[in-house]
Amino acid sequence: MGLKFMTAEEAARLIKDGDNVGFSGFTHAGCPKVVPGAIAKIAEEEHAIGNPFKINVFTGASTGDKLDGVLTRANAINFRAPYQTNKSMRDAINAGEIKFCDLHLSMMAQDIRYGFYGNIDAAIIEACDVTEDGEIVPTCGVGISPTVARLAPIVIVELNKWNPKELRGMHDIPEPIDPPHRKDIGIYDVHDRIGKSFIKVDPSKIVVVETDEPNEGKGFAPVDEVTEQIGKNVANFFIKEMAEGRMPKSFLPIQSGVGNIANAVLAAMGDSKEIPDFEVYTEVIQDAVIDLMKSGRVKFASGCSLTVSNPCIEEIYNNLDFYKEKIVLRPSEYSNNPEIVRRLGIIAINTAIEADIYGNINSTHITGTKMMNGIGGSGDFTRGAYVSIFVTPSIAKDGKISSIVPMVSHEDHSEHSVKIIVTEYGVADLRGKCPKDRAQEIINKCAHPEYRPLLQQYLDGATQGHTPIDLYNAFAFHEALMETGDMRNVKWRKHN
Ligand code: 0RQ
Repeated sequence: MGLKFMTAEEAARLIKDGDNVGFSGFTHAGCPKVVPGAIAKIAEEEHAIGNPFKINVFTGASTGDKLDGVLTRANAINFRAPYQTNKSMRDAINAGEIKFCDLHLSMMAQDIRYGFYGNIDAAIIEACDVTEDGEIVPTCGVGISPTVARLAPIVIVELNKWNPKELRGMHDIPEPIDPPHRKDIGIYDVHDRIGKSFIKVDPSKIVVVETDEPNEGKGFAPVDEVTEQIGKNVANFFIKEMAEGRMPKSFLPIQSGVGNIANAVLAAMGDSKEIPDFEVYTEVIQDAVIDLMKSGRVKFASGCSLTVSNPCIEEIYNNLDFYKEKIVLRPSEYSNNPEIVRRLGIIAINTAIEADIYGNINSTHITGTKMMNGIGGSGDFTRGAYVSIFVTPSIAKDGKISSIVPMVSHEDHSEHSVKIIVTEYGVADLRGKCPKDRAQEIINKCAHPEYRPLLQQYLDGATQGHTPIDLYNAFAFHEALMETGDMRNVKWRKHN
């Protein structure tokens, strides 16, 4: 018996109002691109005749606009987890129109298996190959696909021929047994493989939709002076660590976050002659990793997705023999697994929205309330890292905002997990320091010179306990921003 083939519209009709739908992919990489649009159309038709139609969307991370954007604009999403980066969706979340659960990415698949979100009604998976006995080969992002494909009674496979079938072999796809029977994860080296190269499901539940859709991979902003300096500061920190014996000379695997700054940090590491060729154990493999692979600086990369620009994915697809030996793509609960992070001694580099003078980090919320993207994998890596680094430009919005504040307006990573903070001005080393010394280090090394005296005033005026906090003025920077549009207009409250 052969596989069932359908049009995107026919497949979309299998999805009902209120369904829990698990989607493949991680960032734009590996996401379905046609069936979500067909579901959005059905939602609009249903809404036009007064019927409800909203689904709950579970993914590995963020997705492309053809998934999150299209479904949001059709008002077709009730609930979303665990991460997003789409402007339409961000606006809808902050307007209270979509219920968003911001989650450590490594936990999404297991939380679904544990039953925390109810049953998965359907999985929609982009693949480069699917066989009659139920082998599904993902494209360039894995995310939570193995779990949702196994649990769902319906698996809609978008067989996208834009991606070569020869990708088979790049993936490593295990799925853990749940507690109390879980065993240790047998990844002792960045390139170890412990699973199959495909997802296997009962073929009778597969529906195939054939597509030929390019990726939604945008390029990165060119490295500017500030991001270049942040990159150099990180590279110089590593050189010093190796020279002083705190980091092995053979180096350690690197995790680097998403976005332009992360891309610039990797480029600076590649440029440094004193940093040896290195390996990457991360969630998103960005353009800089591929560039460094070409030049021989990155020896191997384990990730969950190839989150690269379209010219970069074409370079990979045109030279698959070269890259298949150097890249492995895993499900997010393995690419981001805290057990592996601690074991391999991964160096975690992530970006902060704001950091406070004690070392607490806000990665997610603008002025404490507005969701930006989500915590993503930053927490998966930060907590167990050999050394956890947060990078940020010292100011945002032309200096109206200081990224270093007296107290973060939302906390994602605590002072207990954050070891190093880097801005374009320098490197604050928080290891082995008490809160007061950490505060002085961050003000002196990382804050923008315009904000240093203001932060110093705050610290000097704070009640002296173990952690000197002035509860009257802890949010004075944010108050100035809200009232005048500029944190430099801070007005201190008098203590009575
Ligand atoms: O605004 O877009 O209007 O220019 O925030 O900031 O400096 O360009 O940095 O793109 O790397 O994003 C933390 C959001 C940084 C991201 C965050 C404004 C700033 C700019 C973007 P514009 P930058 P990035 C692996 C790890 C959490 C998830 C994570 C992120 C915009 O890195 O989502 O780490 N991290 N995942 O102007 C107001 C401030 C601001 C501010 C910056 N204090 N107040 N606006 N901005 N600081 C990846 C995955 O999980 C898949």
